[in-house]
Amino acid sequence: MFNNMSYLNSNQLKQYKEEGFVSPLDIFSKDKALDIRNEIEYIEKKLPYELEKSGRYNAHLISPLLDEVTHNSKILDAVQSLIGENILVCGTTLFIKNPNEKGFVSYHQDAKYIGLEPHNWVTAWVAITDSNEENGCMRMWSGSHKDNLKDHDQKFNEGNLLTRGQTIKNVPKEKTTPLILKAGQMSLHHPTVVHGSDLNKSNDRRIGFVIQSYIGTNVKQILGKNSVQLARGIDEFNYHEIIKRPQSLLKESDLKIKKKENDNLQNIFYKGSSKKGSY
Ligand SMILES: O=C(O)CCC(=O)C(=O)O
Repeated sequence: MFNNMSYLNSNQLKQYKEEGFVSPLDIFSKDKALDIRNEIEYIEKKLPYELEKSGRYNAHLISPLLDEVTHNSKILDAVQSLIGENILVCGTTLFIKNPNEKGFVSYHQDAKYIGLEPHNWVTAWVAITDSNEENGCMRMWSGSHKDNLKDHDQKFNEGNLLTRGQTIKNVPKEKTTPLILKAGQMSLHHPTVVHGSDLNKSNDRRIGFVIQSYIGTNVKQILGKNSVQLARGIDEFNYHEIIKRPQSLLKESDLKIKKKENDNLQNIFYKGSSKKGSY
């Protein structure tokens, strides 16, 4: 059903270059996506606060199935086409929108806040459930990655899933492209493309597992400290500490590693901000 070779073809490379994203890309089956959803929901049941607020970062450090996605060779082939053969995983985020909740993501550019320089990195948004216009899929402002970084307001408005409610004003929503994905597909987006997402108006959850981001080994974290995992190739720069992969689900020592890593992240995300939010 799926190809073995997953390097991006010339049309896909052209789409990324011109539009700042490439989508959809087939990664794993619907059944696999359901297994992953079940593992996420098992964690939520067993440890109700573990994936909430800043806990939604780096769940791949405590969940073998999310770890497997993070190191999936199809994803890495596509990522290699964009950033080269030496690839680090810098972190992951679960973007979950429950039905009847106010979750949305204001229009922003990742590069404005993530602190990763140079921009030899790419973000993979992996659909664990279907993601569509009804349940609030991501929307991309095509071509916006070609401009400079834009001014962002900080709006701590209710329901905004971003750390500080980073918001670019006057985004022409009618010109944005919805990234419609089936469970098991993914999109890749550029560090400077403007994107956001609307409310979930469906009766089911929308779950995106986001590798945020895959970085080239030449990329530094300029706002703080980020541990990484080697996903492919060799790290000839050694700018970051290496973090280990989980061997089993919810191991006590892995939970501690995740907590420590997420505390570091809070410092990066709140640099220059007086207020702590939910991101
Ligand atoms: O999941 C969403 O709706 C937004 C995710 C996002 O902003 C990102 O992956 O950079």
